[in-house]
Parts: sequence; structure tokens; C-alpha cells
Amino acid sequence: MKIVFLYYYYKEKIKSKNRVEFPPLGMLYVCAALEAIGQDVEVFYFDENTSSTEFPKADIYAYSISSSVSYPLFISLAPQLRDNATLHIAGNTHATIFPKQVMNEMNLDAVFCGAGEETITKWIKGGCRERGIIVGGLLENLDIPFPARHLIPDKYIYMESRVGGKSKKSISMISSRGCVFNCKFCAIQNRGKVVFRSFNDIDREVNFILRQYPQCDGITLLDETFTLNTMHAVGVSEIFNKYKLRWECNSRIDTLNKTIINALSENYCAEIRIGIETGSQKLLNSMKKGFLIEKTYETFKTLKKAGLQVKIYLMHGYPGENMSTTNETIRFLHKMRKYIDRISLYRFTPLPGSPIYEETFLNKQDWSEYSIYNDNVRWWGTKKEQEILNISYQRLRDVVDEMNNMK
Ligand code: B12
Ligand code: SF4
Repeated sequence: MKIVFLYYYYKEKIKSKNRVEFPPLGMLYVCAALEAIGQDVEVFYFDENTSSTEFPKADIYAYSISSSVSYPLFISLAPQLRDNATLHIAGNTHATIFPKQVMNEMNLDAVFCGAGEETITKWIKGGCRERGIIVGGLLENLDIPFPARHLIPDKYIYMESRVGGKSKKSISMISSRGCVFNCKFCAIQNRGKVVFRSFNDIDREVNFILRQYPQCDGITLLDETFTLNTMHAVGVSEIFNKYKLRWECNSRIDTLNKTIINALSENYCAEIRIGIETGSQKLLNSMKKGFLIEKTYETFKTLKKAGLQVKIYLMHGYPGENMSTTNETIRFLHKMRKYIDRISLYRFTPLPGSPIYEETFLNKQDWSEYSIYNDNVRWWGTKKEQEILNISYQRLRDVVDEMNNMK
């Protein structure tokens, strides 16, 4: 059975066009699960310029619709590819959020929601007979075949200037899936539960990566919040130490303790990335971010003392943002500037799958506008409020640019 996974390579809509983006590890996990049961799997990257005649023929087309932004292209593609394959299926984030719509608009045989490894292999083993929406949850055991990175060219696997900007050829990896928090702007699929891989399995993958990709000089962990569990964070960091390999991870300020911070600093962690979002406690509360801004100061100091490079993420324009909340963020930045090495600032976009989207934006489905780099859409409030948002965004942008340039 020949299964071709179709993945939209997103270079047109990302900020720095020459930068290699993270490969779709989730999709590659699904490919690996299929290869493990003997299927012939191929991955085909396409973009707006790919002609329909270039798509390889297959028994099954598996559309990997990773975000709502890429969905319009998939809708226009599906009818053109009807005769190239017998069965047409889809999965990934957008398909999981809007399975019925995707099923109908793309005229598919099956749509897979959630983790695809178990559901799709079961479907194949059952003769691909089941039709409709097939639901899978978070996997209970993550010691599964490693992502089938070999299915995409090495140039899309190696990434430049990651790992705190210190690595020239880094590779992405996942050591746990899921998150227990409930930030209202966030559209992750696996909420409320986290599953950790075993140390032995992670060690095997690091070892495998270094053998398969000998130029690899760093690892980017994509775990939603790597520091949720102290034992896990310490154990994984010791694995990187064993290979003397630089790495970076995502964290939350309220999950950091001294044991984790020490382990990171002693074990080659090049950068820790933390979502702070805003300096306004009022906005943090309405985002359900769940921490007190006052409590961040001590942690930042400890991180710096431990010698860790710190990158923070900020979001501007969440409903309720105004000049005064932006000024609070600017004050926060000034106060913390010596502890922060890099800042990423994005404008708020109500992402489908996030609680804030569910509450407020259900009728707005112009996917062309969905990009975290889109500065011009008015998602909420009056025109006047939008004008104020644009001015306050620019003020914050200037401060952020100035701080980033100083480093
Ligand atoms: C790494 C990442 C990226 C990478 C790689 C994208 C990718 N496809 O993996 C890059 C940098 C390219 C990226 C870009 C963007 N991303 Co992104 N990204 C992520 C991130 C942090 C991790 C994804 C991941 O590896 N998850 C872990 C794996 C195991 O899970 P998974 O990918 O969901 O895969 C499982 C299932 O979906 C399913 N599955 C996957 N593919 C398929 C295919 C088939 C056929 C089947 C049956 C099943 C199946 O099985 C997989 C294994 O269990 C997620 C947040 C998150 N934690 O999920 C955001 C996330 C997916 N991204 C998001 C967004 C918004 C974007 C951008 C639009 C940002 C922008 N620039 O404006 C772009 C769009 C890119 C695109 N191609 O459409 C949102 C999506 C929300 C939405 N409704 O659209 C998320 C959820 C972030 C968030 N917290 O809100 N992203
Ligand atoms: S933003 Fe981070 S901490 Fe919040 S729910 Fe999403 S992954 Fe979890």
C-alpha cells in the first residue's frame, strides 16, 4: 500500500523566509508507525507554486493539515488530486479541531482526530474500511518508533541559528506530550494530561540522531512545557550532558525550581524559553495564564545567576489590552532587562482550538488572516481601540527591538 503524506511547506507566511522551519514531527511519527507495519510511505512537501501534476500517485493521500492557516490550500488541492489516489484521508491540528467541516469540504473518506499513530495503523490493518471521523486520544505510551525523519531531505531536518542562536545544525525532538495548563490563547490539542517518554528511549533517540545526522550540534526540545516534572527535566538534561550536546527547551515560570534550574545550567542547556506574554496581572488573569507577575522576579534572578540564557515570549493585543497594560509590560521589561537575553513579540491571533477562539470568534473563519505575524486584523474592540492597540504595539515593539539589539 503506497501512502503519500502531503504537507504544506509554509515558507511564504513565515517571518524570515530563508530560515528552515521545524519539521512536522507529529506527521513523521505517524509515518514511522505506518512503516513499522510494513507500509510504503512517502512525504511530499508542497506549496502554492506546486502544480497538481507534480504530486506522486498513491493508494492513499494523507493530508496533514497542521494549522488553520494552511487549510485553504488543502481545500483547493483535494478535488484536483481526486484521481491520483483511491483513498483520501486527513489528520493534524486543523483536522482535529474541525473534523466534520474538513471531511465535507475536502470530500474525504476519513478524518483522524488527535494522535494518529494508533488510529491509522488500526485502520490500515482493518483494510481501510472505516469511513468518517476516527478519534484518537493522547497516547499512553510514547516509547514508539522515532519520527521518520529519513522521509524528508536533510536540508529540512537540520536547522540553523537555533538553540539560543548558538547552533548551526540543530535537530528537533519531543520528550513529552501534553500540558496541564489552560492558557486561553493556546490551541494545543493535548490538554490536562502529560505523557513522558522513558529516559532510555530518549537516550536511544539522541544517540540515533547523532549517528544518522553527524553534523547535528544541538537539540531543540518541542515539548509544550518541558519543566512540568522535576524528575523528567533533570533526567533528560543528564542525557544531553552524556553527549555533551547543547539544547533548548520551553518552560513556564511557575514550574521552575532550584533543582531544575541547576540541572539545566550544569547540563549544556543553551537557552530556556518562557511565555510571559504580558506585564499586566489583569491580562495574565484573563488569559488564565495562572501565575503572579511579582513572582517572576526571583526566578529570573535565579536563572541568570545559574548562567542560563533566557528568552521570553510576549503577546500583544489580547482582548483587554490598552495603553496602560502595554505600559505595564514595558515597565516589566525595563525592570527585568538584565535578566532577559532575547524577546519574541507576537500579536494576538485567536487561534482555532484555543478557548478564547471558542468564546469569541466562532463566526470569523477567514483563514487567510490567521497568522501570528498578521498585524492588521481587528479581532475585537472598536476601531478606536484598534488604533490605540496599533500605537501601543509600536511602542512595545520599539522597546523590544532596542533590548534585542543591545544583546
Ligand atoms: C512545531 C510547531 C510548528 C512547526 C512545525 C509544524 C508542524 N506541523 O509540526 C512550525 C514552526 C513550522 C509551525 C508553524 C506554524 N504553526 Co505551529 N506548532 C508547532 C507546535 C509547537 C508543536 C507541533 C508538534 O510537534 N506537536 C507534537 C506532535 C506529536 O503532535 P502533532 O503535531 O499534533 O501530531 C499528531 C497529530 O496531529 C496527528 N497527525 C499529524 N499529522 C497527521 C497526518 C495524518 C494524515 C494523520 C492521520 C494524523 C496526523 O498525529 C500526530 C502524532 O500523534 C504546536 C503546538 C503543539 N504543542 O502542538 C504549534 C501549533 C500546531 N502551531 C500553530 C500555529 C498557529 C502555527 C502557524 C500558523 C504560526 C504562524 N506562523 O502563523 C504556522 C503554520 C504552519 C503550517 N504548516 O501550517 C498552532 C495551530 C493552531 C491552529 N488552529 O492553527 C499550534 C497548536 C500552536 C498553539 N499553541 O496554539 N508550527
Ligand atoms: S501556552 Fe504553554 S503553558 Fe499555556 S496551555 Fe499552551 S502549552 Fe500549556
